[in-house]
Amino acid sequence: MSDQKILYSFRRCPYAMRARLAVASSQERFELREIILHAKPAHMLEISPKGTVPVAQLEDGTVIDESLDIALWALRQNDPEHLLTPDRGTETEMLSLIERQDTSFKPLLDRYKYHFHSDKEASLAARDDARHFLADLDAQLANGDRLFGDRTSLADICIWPFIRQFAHVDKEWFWSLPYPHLIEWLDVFLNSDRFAAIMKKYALWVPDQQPVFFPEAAQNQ
Ligand SMILES: N[C@@H](CCC(=O)N[C@@H](CS)C(=O)NCC(=O)O)C(=O)O
Repeated sequence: MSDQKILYSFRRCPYAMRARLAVASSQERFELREIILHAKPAHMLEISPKGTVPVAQLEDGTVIDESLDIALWALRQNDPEHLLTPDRGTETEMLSLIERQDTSFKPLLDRYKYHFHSDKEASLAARDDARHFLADLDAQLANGDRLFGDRTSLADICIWPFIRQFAHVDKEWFWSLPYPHLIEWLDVFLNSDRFAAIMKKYALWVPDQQPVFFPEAAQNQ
């Protein structure tokens, strides 16, 4: 139990970015605890023994340790940008695209990224397979500025961090792909205040320190 909601996060983790993007949009205020993966705090492992970030703990002690569940929880409290109700399509359609990213694209991204310098063949084979998802996103983005219409939605904030990570493995290759809509969509994100606001650097959390709040200018406590 705590008088404050807690969010364990790791700045560069795309899942944690997803959670921070949703929390920032919802303006639900959390105590942010920045961690590194090779030194996970005992309290985080106590409340979520599987040891992945992000992990949220609510005031009543409820633990939410899946990034999408944290995003949905925050936006169901407060959704001022209407991320759950896109211009086009439904929440179910957004969740199905996010599931495709999490279950099909993410493993290919991992293989591409982790083998890039050690096993080029495996890396490039994964990159090739991943192109189907990129091509489908590009086609979807030909219909609007964002994945589900012209307004940012849950799908954009949940998928952007992973496409960013994919793009960064070999930037020259990515930015020369014949997917203009996808590239524009990623560029918009990377240059957005939304992205800047979740990428601020925080010192690593240590027990008993003064709490750091996120988002900093949150209205709801
Ligand atoms: N399905 C989880 C996946 C989270 C995840 O895998 N996070 C990575 C960091 S990006 C992690 O914590 N890995 C544990 C480790 O490397 O020790 C979610 O959506 O929250």
